[in-house]
Amino acid sequence: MTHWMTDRKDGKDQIELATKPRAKTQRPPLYKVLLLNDDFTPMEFVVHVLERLFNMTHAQAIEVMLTVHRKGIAVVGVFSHEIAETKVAQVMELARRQQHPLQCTMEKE
Ligand code: TYC
Repeated sequence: MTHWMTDRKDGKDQIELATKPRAKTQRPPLYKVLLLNDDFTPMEFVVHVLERLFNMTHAQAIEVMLTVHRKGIAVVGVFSHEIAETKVAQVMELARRQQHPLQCTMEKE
C-alpha cells in the first residue's frame, strides 16, 4: 500500500491510500508429455506404460496407444515442468530397461 499527504487549501492534511494495481496472478506454465510411435515397441508394453505412469484405465491406455500407433504422436498428459520431466524420464527408463526404442518428449503447452 502506498500512502501520501494531500496539500489542501484549508490546511488540513489528509492521508490518501492507494493500492498499486497488481498484475493478475500468474499460473505456472504447463507442459504436454508426448509419446512417439515406432515400428518395434510392442503395443502391450506401451499400454503397460500408460497404465502405470499416466494412471489410465486399460481401455484408455489401449485407445491412446492406438492413437499414437496411427497418427505417429499423441499427448499422454499435461503437467508442471518438473512432473513432465519426471514422467519423460520414467518412460525412457522403462523403455531402456526392456530395450525398446520408445520415445517420449515434452513441449510447452
Ligand atoms: N507401432 C508399434 C507396433 O506396431 C506400437 C507402438 C504404439 C509403439 C505406440 C510406440 O508410442 C508407441 N508394435
